[in-house]
Amino acid sequence: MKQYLALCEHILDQGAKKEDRTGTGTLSVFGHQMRFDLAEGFPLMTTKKTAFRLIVSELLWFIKGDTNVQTLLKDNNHIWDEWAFAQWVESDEYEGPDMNDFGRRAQRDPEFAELYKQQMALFQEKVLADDEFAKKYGDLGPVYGKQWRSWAATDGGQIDQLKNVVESIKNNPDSRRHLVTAWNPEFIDDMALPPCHIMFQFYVAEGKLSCQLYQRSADVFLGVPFNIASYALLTHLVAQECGLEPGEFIHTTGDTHLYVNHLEQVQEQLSREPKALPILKLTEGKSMFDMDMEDIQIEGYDPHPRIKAPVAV
Ligand code: UFP
Repeated sequence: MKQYLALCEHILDQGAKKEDRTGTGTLSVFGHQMRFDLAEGFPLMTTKKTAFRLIVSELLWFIKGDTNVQTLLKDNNHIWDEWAFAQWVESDEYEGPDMNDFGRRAQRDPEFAELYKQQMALFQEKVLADDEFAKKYGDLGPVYGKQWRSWAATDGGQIDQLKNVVESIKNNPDSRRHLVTAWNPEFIDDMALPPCHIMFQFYVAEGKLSCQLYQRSADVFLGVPFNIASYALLTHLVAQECGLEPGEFIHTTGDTHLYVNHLEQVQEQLSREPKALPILKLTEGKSMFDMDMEDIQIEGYDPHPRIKAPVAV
């Protein structure tokens, strides 16, 4: 995790001031790589508490090919709520108070924040209670789960990239074509959020499975701790599925940024001493495609406390 702290220092020192889509402003560097040897422990942030449960629930959601937030809400996971909520409040069916630009307005205006909270709670309730409503507004479009498990082929069929890559690792480990891509140009406009983690490649050598991710855009304070843990977990899962030991997770990022309203929080994190990494425990003998939350546990996780920071939307 020293590499992560070094990346924060590097951006603080060298980052270019850059405006961004959210209007927040960032310090940014372009093109960066971190390597995590998974034999050294599971790379979950120890310098701030990171919600492993949410990472597991989201990754299982991708692996099952699911794209509807209803499943995440059942796990009490709210990381994708805003994107689904936006579809509802922009629809003709929505009759509540105006929610235009709700993310920014809720940060600026406490009265509006209260209204937003109420409408969001109502939305969550409806998605959980009403399958028809969930189908209409809970589905995020052809996001990760769809691209990984049922990429639309031009002949009308579907391509299961994840199953195919597992088979190719098992049957032809030396192949240089163990790839899964979520960036499907034809459907980018239909997705609630264009993918950030675009493409990953597996590599087998000396009985170990490594994984490299290319992430086009990386919010280093809030997003990256999640992304590292998520892909480290995926590497462990695919390794177990293929009877290999986990090797390295290599995280390559494009626009690698710190939002300017996270800089105090970053300083707080940099002042903390990293602790021993936790250990991942997976149910043995169970396929990754059948796993549930309880099959994936973390042991010995004793992080410094959580550091709150506003999400740029
Ligand atoms: N972001 C991440 N990791 C993710 C994810 C989003 O860091 O897994 F989904 C951040 C990157 C960026 C913002 O700050 O969210 C996405 O905005 P944009 O599409 O403009 O790059």
